[in-house]
Amino acid sequence: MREDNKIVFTGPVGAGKTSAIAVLSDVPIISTDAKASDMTINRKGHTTVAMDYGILHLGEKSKVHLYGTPGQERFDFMWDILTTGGLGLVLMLDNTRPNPKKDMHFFLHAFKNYISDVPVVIGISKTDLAPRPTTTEYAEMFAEVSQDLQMLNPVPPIFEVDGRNKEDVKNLVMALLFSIDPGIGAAV
Ligand SMILES: Nc1nc2c(ncn2[C@@H]2O[C@H](COP(=O)(O)OP(=O)(O)OP(=O)(O)O)[C@@H](O)[C@H]2O)c(=O)[nH]1
Ligand SMILES: [Mg+2]
Repeated sequence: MREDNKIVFTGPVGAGKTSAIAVLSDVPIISTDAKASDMTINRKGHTTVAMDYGILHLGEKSKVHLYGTPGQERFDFMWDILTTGGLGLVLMLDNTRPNPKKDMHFFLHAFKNYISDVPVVIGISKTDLAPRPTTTEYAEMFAEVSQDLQMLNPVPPIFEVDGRNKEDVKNLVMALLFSIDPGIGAAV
């Protein structure tokens, strides 16, 4: 494992990206959450407008820099900026959203170039509120969506995660780090 490793969290509004980075980071996160004046219909108080940033320490020497994108499409100019130099993607999808398959399609399309070079893992949040689709159903969706998008990616690891739960988020991120570098076990 290198000393400095960067990974990126993305996914729709409310999927739990900021929560996940906050719960996993060993330092207080740098966040750009603003009051979501136009989103009161969703009863969501804050939304990320530029980025989240936190750090996960692995062993003595290695660090994982955790970057989160905004979920809202109007801030998509940040997405290319944030993926530069990244080694992997965490896609968080929210089971309470009206059409998670559409969300998956949207984000795989948006990050298609990035994930043609780096591994991806998928975290499904809010399964406490909405149990379906299941991870098996997401794997089937991924196969269809990636075929639609003519992507060559194999079906990635897909976990249920509560964005507020450190163990859940850590398992997801470790799965990504193992895909990036199977030797990472030595650093933990
Ligand atoms: N019930 C439940 N709530 C969750 C879960 N994960 C995150 N949350 C809550 O969902 C809300 C939104 O989470 P955020 O972390 O702000 O979502 P985000 O992906 O950063 O959203 P944007 O910045 O707007 O794109 C917060 O109130 C979290 O506490 C989960 O698995 N279950
Ligand atoms: Mg956020």
